[in-house]
Amino acid sequence: MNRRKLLKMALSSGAALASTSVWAKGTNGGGKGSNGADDAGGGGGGKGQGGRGGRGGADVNGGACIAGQNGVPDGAIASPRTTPFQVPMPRMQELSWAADQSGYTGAPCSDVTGISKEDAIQRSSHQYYGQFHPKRYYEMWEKEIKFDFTGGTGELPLSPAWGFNGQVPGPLIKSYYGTPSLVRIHNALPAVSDLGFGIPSTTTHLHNAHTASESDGFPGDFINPGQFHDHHYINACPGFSVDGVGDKREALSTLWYHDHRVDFTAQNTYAGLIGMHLVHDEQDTGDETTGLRLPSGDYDVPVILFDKRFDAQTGLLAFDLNNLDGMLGDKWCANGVIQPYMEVEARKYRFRLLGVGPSRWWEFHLSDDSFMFQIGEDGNLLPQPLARQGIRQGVAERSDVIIDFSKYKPGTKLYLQNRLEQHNGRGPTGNVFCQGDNLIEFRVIPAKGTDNSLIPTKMRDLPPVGLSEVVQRRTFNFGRSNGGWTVNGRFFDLNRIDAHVKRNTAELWTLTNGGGWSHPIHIHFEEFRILSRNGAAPPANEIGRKDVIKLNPSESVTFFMRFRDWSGRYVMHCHNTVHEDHAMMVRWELEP
Ligand SMILES: [Cu+2]
Repeated sequence: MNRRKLLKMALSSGAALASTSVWAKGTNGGGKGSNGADDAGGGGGGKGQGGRGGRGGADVNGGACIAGQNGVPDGAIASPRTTPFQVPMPRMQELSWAADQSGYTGAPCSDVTGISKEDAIQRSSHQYYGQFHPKRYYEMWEKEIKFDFTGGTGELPLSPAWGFNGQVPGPLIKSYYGTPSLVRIHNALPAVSDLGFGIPSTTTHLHNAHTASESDGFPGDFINPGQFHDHHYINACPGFSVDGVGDKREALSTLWYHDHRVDFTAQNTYAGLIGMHLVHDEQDTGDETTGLRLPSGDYDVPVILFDKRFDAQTGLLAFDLNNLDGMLGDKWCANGVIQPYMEVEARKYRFRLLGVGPSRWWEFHLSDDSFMFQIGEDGNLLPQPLARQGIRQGVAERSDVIIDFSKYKPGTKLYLQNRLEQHNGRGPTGNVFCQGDNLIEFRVIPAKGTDNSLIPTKMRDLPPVGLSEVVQRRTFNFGRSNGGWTVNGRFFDLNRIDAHVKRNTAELWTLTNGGGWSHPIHIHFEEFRILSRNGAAPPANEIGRKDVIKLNPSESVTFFMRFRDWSGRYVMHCHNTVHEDHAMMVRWELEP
């Protein structure tokens, strides 16, 4: 599809469009003049596909789409049959909080018993705890439950699962800049589980948060059944330690929390230890009559997507412990339920799409090829919305989109689809299906009131890249050795520091991929700005701040990072969590 046609289609949909950045300068495999940033469908007719052959690991497929769907993954046995779109998609329930701190007087971190126990105790006074004394107290319990992945159709038996407060996904947490919080997480898992996989020792990471090391869910800071850990989230912007406020351009919106237990993250998150955590500020207010006026309330819909396998005989949740390439399923779940439907009013909605793996990549499309308006990538609002037909997502990335259903007549049905072909843990093939797999069925109903929301023309400014601040360059090669996964030729070691980073400096990091595999690489604590992807400028959706980088086969990506405010241990790892557990992760230390 050529650029002019795309532009015409976008405009005819009545949308505000980003300026020229939507139409990135690059060519990603498509024919001459094809859209470099967005279009993953349509016949560019050029060479190759973006995922593998093109520049962009982002999301581009310049070639023709192919027929078919993702069926049963390589080497797997098909799950029992289920009937799609029988039950509504669950909405995450917001976690209630208390202002009264009297029940939270235990020393923070006091119960950490993992490998890094001694260090954890040394860190027992949370950094900046007094300056950012919590105003909201939350408490959650990790529990084993019997969970119904069908949402009540009875086609599968209840299956053992693990959930925060017994929910899969866990409760929704909403935070506000300027309101520090403390989240106490209890490990209430049974010492002996019915699950058949996973380990009942846990550490909870708040993905993308600018958080003190002792609250970050470092993989070695795990707790055992009966213990708890306190996570202090200051909800202040990076740079706060210098001027007391920080850089508001670096405010975050869409975060998620999940277990990060060393060696067992794939199994424990697959069991259900995942949840969403949103942050609001004066731009992203959570109220569609103020700030940027993004769809809010009932119309702001976090969606956690994952693929699952169920045992062909028993119908119980199954995990393949022997496959170290990655773990794929053949059942598509949205907010815990296999292929639900959602009634949507004929108005704008905000969807915060997150695929949590262990190993599945996605390319989201609407079944009628309508445009979605991407407002955020990972945790961050972009400078301007991007009109997109296809959005490719690696494990743990977030795609924050507005879908406008006002053009549909009530009674219309359409689908959120995944069109990316992937058969094993190596990563996507790069092929894009013409229709692919239906994840959620949208059923349009009349709007119940006035839609006060907007698709803004301008959102968050980007913080500057400060090359003059750079004091260090580092290169990390992601490779394979003896059937496991390495960084710079080595497996993860909790007790080995792979990079010493000086606080309040900036660095340039280059990640390279040595093999024929795709790795979504996540860096804790600080975000980065991509300077180059395989020597070229990044596509439009990657110009903003990010915390996960798609590292496709043989790619090389260089980015800029600032390291501020705290000191302590953090990690970088592949977020194909099977790769992470075996043992594609490095520890880096932020030092005064
Ligand atoms: Cu990987």
